[in-house]
Parts: sequence; C-alpha cells; structure tokens
Amino acid sequence: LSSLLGALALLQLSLYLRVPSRYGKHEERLCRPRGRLPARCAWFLQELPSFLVPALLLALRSPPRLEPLGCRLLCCLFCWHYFYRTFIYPFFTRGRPFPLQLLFFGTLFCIYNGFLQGYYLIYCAEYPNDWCTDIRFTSGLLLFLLGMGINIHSDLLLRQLRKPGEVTYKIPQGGLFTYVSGANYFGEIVEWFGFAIATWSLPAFAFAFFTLCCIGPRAYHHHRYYLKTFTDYPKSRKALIPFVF
Ligand code: NDX
Repeated sequence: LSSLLGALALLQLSLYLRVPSRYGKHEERLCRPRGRLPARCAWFLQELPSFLVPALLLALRSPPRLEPLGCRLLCCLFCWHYFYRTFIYPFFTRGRPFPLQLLFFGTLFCIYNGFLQGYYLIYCAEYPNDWCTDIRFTSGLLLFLLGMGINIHSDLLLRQLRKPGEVTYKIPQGGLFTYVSGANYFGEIVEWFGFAIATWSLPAFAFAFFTLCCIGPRAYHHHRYYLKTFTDYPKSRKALIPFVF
C-alpha cells in the first residue's frame, strides 16, 4: 500500500506539475455552479474518512492495545490533525464551491491513506517501550507540532482575507506569508515529514512524499498566479521554501 501511495505521488506530480489541480483559484470556469458542492460540505465529507477510519480502527481493536504508548500516541497525532481538518477547518472556510469529481477522488484518497496509516500504527508497528524518549520521536514530534502551528495559523490568515460571502483573491500578509506564497502548504509538508520521522515508518514517509508532490506544485502555481495577478506582489517572496524556492 505504501508503494502504491509512492506511485500515486509520482502520478500526481506528473499530472499537476505543469497544470494545477482545478479547484479554488485555478478553476477554469469560476462561476459555473453545476457539478460542485459548497466548500464547507465538500471539505467535511472529503476529510472525514482520514479521521474516522484510523479512529475506528483504534477504538475497535480487540483486545484493546494499551502498549506501547508510542503507537497510540502516534495514531492520535494523525487523528488530531484530521479532527482539525474535518470538524474545524470546513466550518470556517470561505472558499469557493468544490468540484464533485475532485471531491470523489479526494474522498477515495482519504479512505485509502486513513486506512494505511491507522492500520500500520495499530496492527503492524512495533516500537520499543522507550520510543517516546528516542531522538527520532522527539524531533519528529517537534517538527509535527511546528508544522501544524504554521498550517493552522496560515489557514486563519487566508480566511481573514475575505468577509463572509466574498470570493475575491487578495495578497496574503503576515506570518510565514511574508516569506512564501504557500505558507499553509509549507506548514503541512513540515508537519507530515515530522510525523514520518516520529513514526519512522514507510507508510508515513510515503504520505509525506505524496503531500510534497501534491501541494508543492500547487504552491508554485499559486505563486505564479499572484505574480501574474498583482503588480505590487512582493518580489522577495518565494513559492514554498523561505529564501530558497
Ligand atoms: N485535499 C490533500 N490525484 C485534496 C483535495 C484534492 O487535503 O486524483 C490532497 C487534501 C485531491 C487531493 C487531496 C489528493 C489528490 C487528488 C486531489 C484531486 C485530484 C487528485 C485526489 C485529497 C487525484 C491522483 C489521481 C494522482 C491520485 O476560493 P478558494 O477555495 O480558492 O479560497 C481559498 C482561500 N484563499 C484565499 N482567499 C483570499 N485571497 C487569497 N489570495 C486566497 N488564497 C486562498 O484560502 C480557500 O478557502 C483557502 C485555502 O486555499 P488554498 O488554495 O491555499 O489551499 P487548499 O488547496 O484549498 O488546501 C486547504 C488546506 C491547506 O491547509 C492544505 O495544506 C491542506 O488543506 N491540504 C490540501 C490538499 C492536500 C493536502 C493538504 C495533503 O496532501 N496533505
């Protein structure tokens, strides 16, 4: 399953490196209302399996597995992110309606990845009892928390660019947007590489790689969009990685 995720990452990269995936600011016909769902509904439905599948696997495992602490904690970190993405993010988003076709594939992807990460951590992973003090766990956890902080803060800054009902695009300001156009994406990538280091597992590295291939190019397309649309767009701002790219 991890290898397939890696292959999907490469497919994603080859499909969306030149042309962006068609939702949000990269949709071709922005006003066409057919074939799409309000953003709140779409993000909730799409992300729900990423929370539900591992949470159910964790809850239903019989007999309940209490040890080692590392497995449980790591699975909870994954669910924690998707609790935010499913139950908090969608209810505040002011995004445009989301295409049904992408929603369908996005949901399939979230079922697949939720199962892979949850099943691996609950049924396959084996960690020593002192994994919580291992440098891989502690440094990965720190990166995960840092990335999550950046991601949530950047999501908030983007949301504040619009009043309710507004659909226009403005230049994002503040936080890590001072340095990069894709601050929310940068946070998410750091977060999942942190998770991969903390779990030290193939499924988590495959997912971090997928995230990089999925939203890395999207950050680049956002950056080009801003440069084309706003003549006063800050020239020193990079696409994804501060001061580098
Ligand atoms: N959902 C991850 N590929 C994806 C949906 C699409 O969570 O079949 C990947 C995810 C899926 C994709 C998912 C997987 C691959 C799929 C793809 C569809 C096809 C593809 C399934 C599951 C596929 C193969 C076959 C190869 C497998 O109007 P608006 O909506 O643009 O408004 C936006 C607003 N905003 C602004 N407002 C004012 N002024 C501005 N300048 C603005 N700029 C933006 O802010 C939105 O309301 C909001 C955020 O917009 P944007 O575009 O910055 O972020 P967005 O892409 O919508 O992501 C939102 C958050 C973000 O924090 C990001 O990190 C996270 O979700 N995310 C997103 C995508 C994937 C992902 C995380 C991950 O891989 N971990």
